[in-house]
Amino acid sequence: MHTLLTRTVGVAVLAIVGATVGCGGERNTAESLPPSQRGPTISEIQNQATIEDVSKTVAFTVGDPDTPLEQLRLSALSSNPAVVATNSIIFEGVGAERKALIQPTLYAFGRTTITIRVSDGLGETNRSFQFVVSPVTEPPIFNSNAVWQKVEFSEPDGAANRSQPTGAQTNQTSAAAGSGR
Ligand SMILES: [Ca+2]
Repeated sequence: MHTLLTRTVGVAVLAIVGATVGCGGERNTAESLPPSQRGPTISEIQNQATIEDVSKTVAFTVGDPDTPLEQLRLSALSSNPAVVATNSIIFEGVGAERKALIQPTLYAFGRTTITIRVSDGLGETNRSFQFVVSPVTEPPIFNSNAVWQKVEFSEPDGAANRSQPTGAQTNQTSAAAGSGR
């Protein structure tokens, strides 16, 4: 009887010690995680424009009332991958000051809606803006024949309709014949 009581007490003590260790371990794990109960913020971003094949850097700020800013995660989405692919949006910067480097698709132009998301692991906030890529007009320098033909046919016709049609046409015809021979 006496021996049995001693054994029972011993087991009970061991059980209490074990429970305390387990409880303390759980508490430490919980304390290492930030509360993150309030969501992150992101500043407004104006609509952006660039020209074909020219990248654009867009600056913005992020914040969070209860999460270290280094723990915020940024991601992006482009509604029109033909103009800007989602993986062509690269983030730079640390802390509150962030930048998105946006590279349009090669030779592409048009419009897309870009959404930037900031997450603290539990909640997220996003901001959308329009991104317009204008086409580049190729300079006609390399096709010199086409440029000279366009000038000869268009300018004399316009001048002839406004004044002295016969004289203008005669001058132009003789000039063209002279240069041709
Ligand atoms: Ca938070």
